[in-house]
Parts: sequence; C-alpha cells; structure tokens
Amino acid sequence: MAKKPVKRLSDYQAPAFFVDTLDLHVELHDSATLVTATSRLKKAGTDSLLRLDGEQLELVSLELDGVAVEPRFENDQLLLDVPGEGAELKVVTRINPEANTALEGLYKSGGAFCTQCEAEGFRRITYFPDRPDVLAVYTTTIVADKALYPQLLSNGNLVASGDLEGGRHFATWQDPHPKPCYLFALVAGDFDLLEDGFTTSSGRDVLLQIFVDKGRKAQARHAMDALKGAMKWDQDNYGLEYDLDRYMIVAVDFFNMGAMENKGLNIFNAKYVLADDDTATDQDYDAIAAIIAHEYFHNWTGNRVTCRDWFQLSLKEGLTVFRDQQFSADWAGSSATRIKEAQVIRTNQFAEDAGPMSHPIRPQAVAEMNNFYTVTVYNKGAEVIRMLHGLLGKAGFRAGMDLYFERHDGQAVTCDDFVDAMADANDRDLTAFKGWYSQSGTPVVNVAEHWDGSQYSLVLTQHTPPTADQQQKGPLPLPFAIELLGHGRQVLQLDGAEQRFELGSFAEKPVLAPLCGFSAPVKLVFEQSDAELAALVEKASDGFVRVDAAERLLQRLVEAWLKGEEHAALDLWLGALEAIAKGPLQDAFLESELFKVPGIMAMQGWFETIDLDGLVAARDRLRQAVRERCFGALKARYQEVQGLADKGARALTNSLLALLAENLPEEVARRYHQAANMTERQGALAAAVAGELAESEALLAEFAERYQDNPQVLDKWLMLQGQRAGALERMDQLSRHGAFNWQNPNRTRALFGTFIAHNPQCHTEAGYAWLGLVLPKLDAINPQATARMVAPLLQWRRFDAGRRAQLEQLLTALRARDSLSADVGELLDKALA
Ligand code: B3K
Ligand code: ZN
Repeated sequence: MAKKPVKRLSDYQAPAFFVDTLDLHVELHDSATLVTATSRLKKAGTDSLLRLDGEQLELVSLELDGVAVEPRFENDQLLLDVPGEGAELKVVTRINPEANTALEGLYKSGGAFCTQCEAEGFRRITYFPDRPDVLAVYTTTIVADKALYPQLLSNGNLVASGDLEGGRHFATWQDPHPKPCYLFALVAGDFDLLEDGFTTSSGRDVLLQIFVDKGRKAQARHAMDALKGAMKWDQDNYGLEYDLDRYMIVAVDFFNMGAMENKGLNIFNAKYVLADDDTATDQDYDAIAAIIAHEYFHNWTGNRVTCRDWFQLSLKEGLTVFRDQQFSADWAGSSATRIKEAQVIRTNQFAEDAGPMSHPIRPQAVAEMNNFYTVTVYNKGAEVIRMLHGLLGKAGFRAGMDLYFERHDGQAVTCDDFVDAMADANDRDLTAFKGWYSQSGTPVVNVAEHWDGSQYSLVLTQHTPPTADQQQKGPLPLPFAIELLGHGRQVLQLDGAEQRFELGSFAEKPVLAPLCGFSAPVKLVFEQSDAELAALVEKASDGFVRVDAAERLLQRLVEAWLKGEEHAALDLWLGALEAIAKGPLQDAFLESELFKVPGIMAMQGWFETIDLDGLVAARDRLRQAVRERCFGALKARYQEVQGLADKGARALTNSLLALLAENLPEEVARRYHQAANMTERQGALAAAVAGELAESEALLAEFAERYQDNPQVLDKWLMLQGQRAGALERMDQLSRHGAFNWQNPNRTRALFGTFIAHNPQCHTEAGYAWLGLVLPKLDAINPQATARMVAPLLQWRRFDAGRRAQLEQLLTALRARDSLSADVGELLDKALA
C-alpha cells in the first residue's frame, strides 16, 4: 500500500524560503504539457535548505540563477542548497494531463484543461513549496491550440494575448494579490460565456463571467444572480468588497468536490452551476446559491487571509460555511434551513465522531490532507463559529471580523489568531472556548428538571465520551437555548460540567423545549415524558425542537421494536401528525420535515450498535403505520397543497407523496407526467421508487430517455437506481449504461456512493463481494473520490457480529493490496486499528 507519513500540528516549522514572485509558462498538450516555473526566492531565516514538493512529475531541467543544478530527492521532495539571501529558481517539468484521472493538479474534463490544487495538487504541476504559508505574486502564460482552446484563463487580470505559429495562441495573466499555490488555477477550453457586471460600494466595476459547456448558457443565469446577491450581501453585512476587476467561474463536469475558490477564477462542479426549472429542483437551486456564495466569501475568508498550515483548515472552511449559511438564511431561507443544518451535524458529523475518523475541527495528525475535508472541519466548524456569534452578538462578532482583517490581511494565520481577534475586539476571555478547536467528540448534555409545586429549575450536566483519537475530555462552554412553552425563550450558558439554573415560579409544571435552534452541536439526554414530547411536536415555537421531539419519540419507539416490544410513543407520534395535518396549514416547509419518516442513516445514529435489519423493518413499519392511521388527514393536506406553485408547497407535497405512495400509485404517476418542473418530477419519481411501485420501472425509463443529453440530470436517475430495492442485481448493467462513467466522480458518487451509504442491500454477502471488486477499480482511477465513498464502511465495528466479520475481512483484504492509495489506506489503517 502507498503510504504517506503522518504530519502533526505540533511539528509545524516556518518555511526556510519565501517566494516573492512566480512566473509560470504552461505549454498545453494533452499528454505532454511543459511547465516552466521561475520563482524569485527569499531566505526567511537561517536555514539555506530549500524543500520543493513534487509528485508524478518528469523533471526536465533545474537551474539556480541561470546555472544548472543536480537535484537531490528525499521521498516526494526535491532538496536544494540555496546560498545567500535568495536566488532565481527555474524548474521545467513535463506532465500528462490526459492520464490524470485523480483530478488533482492539471487534468482534462471533457474537452477542456482545468486544475485543482487544494490541498496539495500544485505539486503535480511543478516542484514548489506546496504549503499555504508561502505566498507569491503569480504571472501565468498559457499556450495552446487556438481552435480547440479559444479561451485561456488564469488568476487575476489579463495582461497580454495573441496568436502564435502553428495555430497556437497565448494569454498572460497577472494576479497582483500574493497567494498560496493551492489558489492557483488554469483553464483552457471552448465554452459558452454568460457575462454580467457588478459595481462595488467603492465604485469598482467588476466583470462577472460564467463559462459553461456549449448550449448551457441560459442555465447559468441563476448562478449569476446568486453571485451578485452574494457580492452585495458581503458588502452589506461585513463591509467586504471584491478586489479584482474580473470574477470568473468555470463549470466542469469532472470535479472531485463541489467547487474551488481559486483567486478570481473559481472552478465549479457543473452540478453547482447549471439550473433551470426543467432540470433543477428547488433544493438544487438553493445548493447552487449556497456554494456560489461560499466560494465568493472565500475571497476574504480564505484568500485574503489564508491558513498557516492545513491543520487550520477550519479557519477558512468553518467560517465560510457559517457565512454561506447566514447568506442562505437571508437569501432563500425557510423554516427548514436550520433544521437541515442540524440534520447534517446529527446524522453525518456525529457518526464521524463515533467512528475511527473522529478528529477535532482543528485536526492534530494527518496523512492525506484530502481526507480531512470533513463534516467535522466544515459543518461542526461552522457550528463553533455560530456559537461564537451567539456569544458575542451580531455587533460583537462583526467587530471581531473587522479586527481579524485589520490584523491579518495578506497573511497565513491560525485558528488561534481568529479567536484572539474575536476576544480582543470584545474584551472577552475566550480561552475556555478554544477547547472547541482541540477537543473531538460529541458532548452529551444531560437535562434534569425540578419543579416543587412552584419553583422550577434545571440541572444541566455535560460529558464527552472518549473518541478513537482522544481519551481525555473536558467540559466546553456552550449555549443551551430553551423555551418554556407559553413562557418565552432564553439562553442558558453552560460553562462547567454541571450547573443549576433557577427559572422562576410556576403554578403548573412548565413544558421544556430544549436546545432551541440546535444552539450547540451536542447530544441530548432528557427523560421527558412521551406526552410532553408529543406536545412539543405540535406546539413548540421552534422548528428544530418540533422535529427533534418527533425524533426522540421515534427513537423510543424503535428501541422498543428492536427488542420486540411495543411502545405508547407510536400512538402519540401518529396523533401529533394527524393533528398537524388536520390543523390549518401554517408552515409548509416545517410540515414537509415533520411528515418524513427518518432514514436509515439517521436512525443508525440513535444507537451504538447498528441492527440494520431491525432498522429497515422499523422504517417500513413506521411508513405503514402512518398510511393506516393518518391517510385521510394527510391526503386532505396533499390535495390542499399539491396544485400550489410555491416552494414550500412543493416540498410538502413531495414529503406527503413519499409517505403515501403505496396508497396513491396513480397519483404518483399522474404527478410525474404532469410535472411543471424538476422538483415535482423528481419528487414523484422518488416516491415511486421508495414505495417500490409497479409504475417505477416505466417512470425511470421515461426519465432516462427524457434527459438522455443531460449528465447532471441523469445523476438523479443514477442516485435513485443506487437506492432502489434490488439495485445490486442491476449494478453491472447500470455501470455499462451510457449515463455512467467510471472516471467521473459525479456519476460514481450518484450510483455507487448512494448504494454504499443508503442501500441496506450493500450490507449483504453479495453486496460485500461486489464492494471487493468495485472499490479497487475505483481507487485505481480516483483515490480521493473512493476515500469519500468508503467512509460509511469505516463504522464496521458497530454492525452485528455477522456483518462485522464480513466487513473486517473485506477491509483487511483491501488494505493488503499493493496498489491501494494513500487516501484509502489512511482510512483503513484507522478503521482497522
Ligand atoms: N476549498 C475547496 C475544497 C478543496 C477540497 C480539496 N480536497 C472548496 C471549498 O470548501 O470551498
Ligand atoms: Zn470552502
């Protein structure tokens, strides 16, 4: 197995050399691109040993101040002694973009060249100090065939361009802002272009350009509007303006993640750019706006102020996710926005904490950095920023941000620098709060209530169970927002392991709604009565509390079912749903969440050991119970909203249809065929598939035919195929289907990723045998994408004895393979430790 040495935060050393300027000259050819990199080096301390990173490069020549030098190698580094205070370094390398299926460094997506350098992809372009604390001013010249690649793009401003011999042409770009190499980007292709403009608050006219595949220009309109919305929002809310004359976005179909914030030249997964009503759901529209905003916001939180080292990733990612969440809440938000954010933490992040990949939002040891672009670093990181925002208030948080930029603009800094700016701007001691950066695991908050006939008080205690990476835990300061039904809301600040809160005198015992708005990323243990929980589902004023109360009821119920017992929670839950459905429609988004049966993934998080068969049976039984008991009320609500042309109504209609599909097969088919947009069409199709309706086969075939020319839409089809009952038997055929492509991570994630994460059939003997064949094949193509897909299997120890044994065997055999990537290897090392 390929191994990467584990790096530790505590071993950080400042670079020996800075790079003032970097001139890149890139001669593009499909299989032999020539890169000439000329850098002006400046000694940073006393050490004269220069370390350059490089992977999968052919070194053509190496010169220091015009004199050829002999390279010395140590693992993936090239070492050079540089006498004096600095020198000019010229490195020429040859690379093969066409063979680059890992999609890191320079590669081809369809007919175009593009790059992905974060975290450590620049070292696949040239030898360079590939670390975020080396900031240089870049000048990039691209040379390529003019007919095939009429558009040549890189960071910053276009300073020269022209024709060359042999049908080739060139363009030279200059980026005046010093940046780390992970923000470098280059694109060459033949795209359709949507242009617009934005004038910043200080009067700078910015040209906005979105480059998309031919014929897709109209589908970039929504992304463009979101970009303009984000630019204005950041000015209005943080006083942050754009700092170049041009902002470019390129949409490509081959891309490992969502998007990348390269300075002035974002590269996006086409999935997060292209949309129109016929091809994108309401959810797609929202995700596009959120990611467009996220990458734009990075221009300040990430690019102008960047990370000292990759352990600090949450410095830019947690903060930028928080900012995009704020933007989304303002721009397109609904009552379900916060509920969905909480679901990501409770389903995905808590699972990460409960498994072998547990790490603090600032990890302490990393082998393959790409493995740490996690829900912990991103989403829990955002929750930590959200708590800070709550603690300091809007104005205090803004003062902290202002001070952060005043102190650190143009620098590469640490999470401590960020918290210190927040503390200093507000004259607060945030030492204890910093524990959120160094401690992994999910705090468990225990709630005990006391009511003596008049005085009502709460005792909150917290403890964090040990995690795979860290045994010792301490209490963390956390805001615990509560509502006493009918008596208003307040925030209790829990600072220690145990605290008592006197809440006043009450003639009747008040009903407590805990953790309003999911005020802290914690688990709740609270022996609240079933009846109170049912009351919360119906009456709490906080949407998260309502959904959470339903979940706590269901957890009790499923726990009883798994033991072969019955539980009164069933009646209470059904009663609450029925009462809501019979009441006047108040909030369609919220109802759309309440009328969902939790998925298997969410249910897995309720228990330490995973009884997969029991959970599948429980889920099906819940769906059936709803149909039996609440059909009339839910159908009436369905009829009330199904014809309405608004987003909330569409969300609610889709939830109801998914619940009632088995009882309404004709209506499912009718809605599919008469759909006015993709939200309706996909909702109906998903309901047919989840309900395993006889109609689903024909509807899936119709869908594949209708969208045969649109790979992004066909990913929706592949996802449904991946989660369908009996998917495994169709895998071979599906992976040979024209909609599928082994080298495209969107396709493999849609079909295989969905199957692995969401289809219980994956956890059968045949499923494991299939994994044993498919994972090595995927890993040889794209390690980063494969590592992401493997994540759910890392939880193997939590399954029943039979599955545990089979999974251990599968993972052990995988780990023993010589050709295994460092990416997957790191995960398996941890999982099997
Ligand atoms: N910063 C990039 C993610 C890079 C992932 C590298 N494996 C996108 C983002 O968070 O905005
Ligand atoms: Zn980001």
